Amino acid sequence: MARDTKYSLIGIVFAAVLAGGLAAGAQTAEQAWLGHGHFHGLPPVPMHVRALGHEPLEKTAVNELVKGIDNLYGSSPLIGGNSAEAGIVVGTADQVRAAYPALNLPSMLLPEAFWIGESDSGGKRAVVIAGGSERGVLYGTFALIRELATSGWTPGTTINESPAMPIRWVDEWDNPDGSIERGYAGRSIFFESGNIRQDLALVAEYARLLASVGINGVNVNNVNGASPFLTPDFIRGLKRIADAMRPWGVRLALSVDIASPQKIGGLPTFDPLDPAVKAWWTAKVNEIYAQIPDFGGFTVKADSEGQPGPASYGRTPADAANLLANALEAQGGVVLYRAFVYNHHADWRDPKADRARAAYDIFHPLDGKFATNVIVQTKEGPIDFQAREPVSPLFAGLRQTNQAMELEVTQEYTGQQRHLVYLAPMWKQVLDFDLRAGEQSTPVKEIIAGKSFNRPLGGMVAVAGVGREAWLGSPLALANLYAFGRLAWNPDLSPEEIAAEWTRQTISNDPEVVATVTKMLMQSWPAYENYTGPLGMQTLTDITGSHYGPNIESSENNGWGQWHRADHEGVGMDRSVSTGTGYAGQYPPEVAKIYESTATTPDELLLFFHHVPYTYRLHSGMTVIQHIYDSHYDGAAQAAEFASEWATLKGRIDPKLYEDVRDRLVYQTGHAIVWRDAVVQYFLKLSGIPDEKGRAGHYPGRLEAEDARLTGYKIIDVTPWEDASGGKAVSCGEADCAAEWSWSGQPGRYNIAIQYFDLPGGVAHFTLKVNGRPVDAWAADATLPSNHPHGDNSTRRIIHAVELKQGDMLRVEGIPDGADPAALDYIEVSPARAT
Ligand code: GCW
Repeated sequence: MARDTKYSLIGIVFAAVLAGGLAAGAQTAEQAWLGHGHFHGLPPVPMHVRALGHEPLEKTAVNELVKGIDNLYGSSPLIGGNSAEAGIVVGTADQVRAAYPALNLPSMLLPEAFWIGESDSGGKRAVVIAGGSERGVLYGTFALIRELATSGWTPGTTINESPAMPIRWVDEWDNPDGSIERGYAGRSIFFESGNIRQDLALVAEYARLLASVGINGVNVNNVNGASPFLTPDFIRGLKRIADAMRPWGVRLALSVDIASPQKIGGLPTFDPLDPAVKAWWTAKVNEIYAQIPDFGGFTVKADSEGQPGPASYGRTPADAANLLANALEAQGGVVLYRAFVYNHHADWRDPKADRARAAYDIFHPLDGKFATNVIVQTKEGPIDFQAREPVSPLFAGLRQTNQAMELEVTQEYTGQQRHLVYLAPMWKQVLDFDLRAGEQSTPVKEIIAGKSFNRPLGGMVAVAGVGREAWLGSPLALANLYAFGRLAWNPDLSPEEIAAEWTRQTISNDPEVVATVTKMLMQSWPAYENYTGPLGMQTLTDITGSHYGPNIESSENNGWGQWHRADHEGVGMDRSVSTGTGYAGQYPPEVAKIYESTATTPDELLLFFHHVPYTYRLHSGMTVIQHIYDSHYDGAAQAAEFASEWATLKGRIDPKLYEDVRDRLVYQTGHAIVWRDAVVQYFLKLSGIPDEKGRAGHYPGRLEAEDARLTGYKIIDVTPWEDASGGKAVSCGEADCAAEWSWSGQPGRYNIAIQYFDLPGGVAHFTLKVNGRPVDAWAADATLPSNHPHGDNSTRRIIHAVELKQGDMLRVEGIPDGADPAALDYIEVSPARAT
């Protein structure tokens, strides 16, 4: 990839401010980042588009250019024209060479590559987009639109790009009934009630969005329960999805169940070495290609979390992968075989058992045994998309095998789109991590690009989880989808750059807005890590339930293997070679050496690799326990900052967007406190070591519901106990209930926080009264997980600047509804900051 400014021809340097906004109404690609608002400025070149070719992807490119220019400048360009009028020329490199022989194009452009530069043929200036193929033309067109929307076109610029890796796919975990596993944005855009949806307009919009950042494949269905997708009826329906995406060059791929020959094919076996099974897959693949000639291939989850696999027949993942690969090869399809294979019934009493080891233990011995069109797809870390994990050692363990890295755009373990967590900084750390395979520089980004070990295929795959609610449910979460595409195209981009680009295109080009949103995005992952599970403890969330709120012991004493092994003395999992599970030894020697010892393991991963006492001193000089306290207080304070930072954008951005995100950030501020208090009170109790700053276990102004005068409310134990203040709450089994406290502080203005549980299955109502006078009333109408009071649904309502004097009566009234018992944890009264 090269970008240089060689010569200056075209007049106007473009720098403009746009007061943009998200498109209202229907769900479109414009809503995510292709809207661009209006620059209201002068276009940099005459708005005549000269199309040199008429292949489908070239036509799409021209349409996108027209839409993009219209969005940017408020008027459509003229199409057609000749070299004398052209402002923007669009064509393949061959077409451009023929039409502009004097132009100095690169001698070779790969099919997905493009060149954008300038021509002054016959004294007429033009910006020229030349693609290595029609696909390159499309990517080049989107790149020019992005350039115009973010910085404007600088005369003299040439852009010459080609993607770093060939596989740039998203995986959707959509089920035939329209539900989405780990999706947080409503129902499927593809399926409903066991069928393909009639209206596939959203699918086309999605393909536009994906192509605009260079994503070239969508695996449309869940890796779990995939067999229904291979029935003849379904395949005919899938053709319609492939047709809807094809104009943007996005290929359809499918997750398959390796037991399909038995489950839907009527064979007595699915043994990968059985000739009848082979014949079945070949016929099935041919049936698919008859409908979908550019079909991308299969993704496979096998022998994992209850999915059937080759192990049932004593066969290996290579046997299963090659079975499918051989069937696909003649048609140009590939197999993405997931390395997410592990035993979820592991023995937690065995100090040597370690789920982190599984992928390497199973796949490393198979290196070199996979067919050339197989790509082993490995999650970025060895466990499962936690807030922080080390890089999977398998990337260095497969040198004769194509590899792809899998990551999650859908925020399964990182706040489920209710929390602002921009993941690009985390992915970037993984991409840049140098595994030092063979004592050479082998950063993950070069391994998966096929460069380090000279592999023909490789790439990046994101589990996206888009749905019918504004793609990802939450506006700022779309920065993650955007960043994924940009990094898969060019892993050398910086997360800040990407955040700023996305903000400029989506929210506003106002420099202060760009700076504020970029800063918020960049702070969000560290903040989340701080208030959930720092030091490599993993997320500390409810791993046997929602994967959302805190539940620290849910990781322990079960076979799932996400253990952090906290006890009274210390915390962390010993994965060293000398005294632990040996996992650290799966890395190449230089890296293994770093992780082997507590002295060299970086603080942020200490507890992933070592079990240490709470009094152990980190490199930072702080003890582990004090770090746990401090990071949680810091993280919650950082989360509160987001709401204040966002408040500075009022009046500068689209008001609807402003309010939507503001409400989300207020919620996040409250939920970060739930997290903080749960983890802090848990470790305070377990370790018995006080917080040297005196915060843990002391909550000034907090009045517990269980200590109130209760009418109707009954005291309950909350499970897990750390999810409620003091482990207890009150729940209403009557038509209405009340909790009352008399207040004994100094007179003044106070903020009153009410911590309540907003359960699904009903909309409870609450009222706060002071001396019988209603101060605030609200409905508990959010959609949150868990059907009992839990950290998943513990929610904070803040009423600002209430006048109080000694002896005032504070009363919360709760009216349950359906399955929501208006449960209450506490209220907290704190001085209102003078504003
Ligand atoms: O993270 C876990 C998820 C499962 C998922 C699995 C996987 C599709 O909790 O929902 O199943 O990973 O990646 O296969």
